[in-house]
Amino acid sequence: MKLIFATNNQHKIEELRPLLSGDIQLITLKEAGIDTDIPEPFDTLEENALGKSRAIYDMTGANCFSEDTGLEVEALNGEPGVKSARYAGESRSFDANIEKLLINLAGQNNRKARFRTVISLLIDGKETQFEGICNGQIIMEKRGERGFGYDPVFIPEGDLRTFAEMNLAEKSKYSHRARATEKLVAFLNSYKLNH
Ligand code: ITT
Repeated sequence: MKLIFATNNQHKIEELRPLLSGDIQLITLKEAGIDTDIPEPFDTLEENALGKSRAIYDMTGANCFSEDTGLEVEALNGEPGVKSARYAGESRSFDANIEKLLINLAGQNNRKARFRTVISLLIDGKETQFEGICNGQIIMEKRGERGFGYDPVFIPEGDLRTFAEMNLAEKSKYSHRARATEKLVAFLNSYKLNH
């Protein structure tokens, strides 16, 4: 089965590809010849995820999926949440976003946070969503060079390393994205059996 992954984020593609079984062929927007900035205008991950997959489905008529992810920090009432990419402004700078996060958490003992991913799958125009959550905490200073986004300041529950100190397989043992993708793969496997 061929599926277009409606994302312009290369890191997401790298993380997701090894998690899909061999009979699910992931096609990137680039491979599909699509060069477009997909807007995310809504207030929830669920609506943005559907907006992205719907935009690509309407453009191509092909089965596709997208995902929207947010970092939800307890002491900041769930912020940056749906605004995670643009937390420190339109430049979407990972460094500036982390800096703003650490400043907003200065002096705060409650460092609990979670990543939440919502995948929106469109098959023959019909949507199904899958959620993945990873609980953890925000540390005081950046650690590690791998990954992207907030990875250098996030330690998942059950480990002592930040996501940026892990390789792809290690991050996927815990990650929100891997958990949502497992559900997607299980759904696609049973979908194939029934169609
Ligand atoms: P697409 O919409 O093209 O898929 P995006 O980068 O805009 O890509 P999101 O809106 O889903 O993706 O992501 C919001 C931000 O959340 C992203 O820019 C990162 O800063 C952060 N983020 C998402 N997943 C992350 C992860 O696994 N680790 C660390 N930060 C992450």
